[in-house]
Amino acid sequence: MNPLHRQFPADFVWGVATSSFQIEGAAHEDGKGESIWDRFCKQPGAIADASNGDVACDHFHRLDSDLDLIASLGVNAYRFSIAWPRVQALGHGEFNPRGLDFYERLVDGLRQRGIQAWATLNHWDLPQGLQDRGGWNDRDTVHRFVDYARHVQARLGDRLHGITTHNEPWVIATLGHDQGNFAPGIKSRKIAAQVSHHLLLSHGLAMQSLRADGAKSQLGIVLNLSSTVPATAMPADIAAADLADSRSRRWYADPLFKGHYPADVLAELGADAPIVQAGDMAAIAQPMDYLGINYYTRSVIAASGEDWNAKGRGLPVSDMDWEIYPRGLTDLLVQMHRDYPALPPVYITENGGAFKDDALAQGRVQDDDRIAYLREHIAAVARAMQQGVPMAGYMVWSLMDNFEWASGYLKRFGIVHVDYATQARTPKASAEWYRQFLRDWRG
Ligand code: PNW
Repeated sequence: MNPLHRQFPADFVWGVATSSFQIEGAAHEDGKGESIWDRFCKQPGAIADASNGDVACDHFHRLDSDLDLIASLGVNAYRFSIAWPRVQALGHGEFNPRGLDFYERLVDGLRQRGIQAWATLNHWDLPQGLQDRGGWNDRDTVHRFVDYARHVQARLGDRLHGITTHNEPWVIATLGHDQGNFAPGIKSRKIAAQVSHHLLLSHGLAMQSLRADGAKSQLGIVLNLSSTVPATAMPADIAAADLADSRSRRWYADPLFKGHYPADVLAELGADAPIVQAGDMAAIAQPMDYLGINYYTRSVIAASGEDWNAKGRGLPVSDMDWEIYPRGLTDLLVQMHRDYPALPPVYITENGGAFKDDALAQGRVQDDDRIAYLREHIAAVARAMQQGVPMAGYMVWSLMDNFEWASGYLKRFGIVHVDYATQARTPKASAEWYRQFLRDWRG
């Protein structure tokens, strides 16, 4: 059998990914404004270990050594995000001239090391100043986002290989505005639906404006998707799984690739369906240069609404209790290609896991679970490619242990261990594995 590394072409993009709020720290430096996650962390009970992002991995102050760390892995791409409140403290009004200095140093440092820069404009840390005006529920935020996107491109666009408008709009809308366990902690199905529309609209309008301004980068969006299957072959479970798939996957992918929302979810929402103005759907359906997909697990749906938890069934799970199911990644990619035949090049922009074996012992982290996870999911990408899916890249979540949102620092996704007391970085066995895999691939 062809070894795994041989199954990927020479121009394949291999990376590691992070996001601003999860690693940077320096929450109040150089004129940075408050983000909705800074605010949310102060809400009692919101974060499992009552922590926040004030220091995180202190990446803001350790940029040069972290760039060397990224380069040492042998990746050819790095996916990061830009904190909007650094660039524009309130999200409206004055731009902060110092705000983009940090990202300019980051982008130039990547360039010097021969690593593609993939910047996400919104990885959830919306300026609190915009939340105070209604946040993503307010249509004006759409236009504020377009201005911010244009400002970033004007300064850095010539050096960004890729620009991603939003990371995981489903998480922002559903976890942030319906379930309320993520910032800004709102619990309203109606608001969540409007937020999802404004996120998609701002994506489309930003792509239009960036192109009109002469974009030199690949432009796209990142969706979190899973392969959704019924718990049994009972018709009720099959119908429930179909609706769940429509809510989480087709609600986003249909507008982007077909220009309309799925009818079943619109019917379910009834009066809670979003207000859509003339021209919105055409703006959302702008052709994209690529689609980013974050994949962690599959989702098994029962009509009873019962939480079909993999753990009680003896199936393998990560430290997040998410089932480890590499086949689901192949299934999902093949399904996306079938549902949307004109799919642009696809990048897995996040894939990885938190694991129990992440403790540092005698200066080492022997994270065999993570090595198996990464190897099997990379193999799943290769199988999708063999079935004709236009795969272009794969990025590990994450470069290093970091602030895992509502789980605080209790869950570790890094291939590099972070000792938060000293900020020491120690590459785990998985980092060594990835480095060797990439060395073999380069040949
Ligand atoms: C993604 N869910 O978040 C994010 O893009 C990362 O910032 C995050 O660290 C990573 O996955 C690991 O969690 C998600 O509950 C968070 O379905 C939650 C869900 C999905 C994605």
